Amino acid sequence: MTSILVLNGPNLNLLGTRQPEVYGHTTLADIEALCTRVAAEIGVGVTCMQSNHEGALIDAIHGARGSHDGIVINAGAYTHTSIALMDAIASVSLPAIELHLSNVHARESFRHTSYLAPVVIGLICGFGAEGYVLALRAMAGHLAQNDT
Ligand code: CA2
Repeated sequence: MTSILVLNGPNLNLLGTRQPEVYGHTTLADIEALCTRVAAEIGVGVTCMQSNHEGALIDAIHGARGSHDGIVINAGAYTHTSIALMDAIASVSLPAIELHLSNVHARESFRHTSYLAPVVIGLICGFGAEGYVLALRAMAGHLAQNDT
């Protein structure tokens, strides 16, 4: 069965508890339950993981090789800073989708830069928790199209 890794980065464990005006009221647990439900509906497997540590995210990306077919990643602020995460995604040769809850392009200029953008197949931002549903569907469609 096709398997997708959903990775969430720093501070996203706080979702639903602070700054609801920016990130909404949905918690990370809600998002992970949503991903599990949607994955079952579309017939793919999903594994969700969150870490506040850059190295742990890199290890998870490396570990995806051989156990997952695609990666959906909300790297949080590491999106705008981490060449190491970019290199990790590029090195595993798995399709990845960059995701943000907020529309990063309508926010501070430092959020307009993404180190991940050049190494992902596409980006989704600004749709809140629904973005994870869109990303899972997009990844499942991409993998089905590229199935050999
Ligand atoms: O919009 C997104 O999903 C972001 O990846 C969220 C990151 C931010 O640095 C990116 O520019 C855009 C921040 C995640 C922080 O999450 C919090 C959740 C609740 C309370 C405080 C922070």
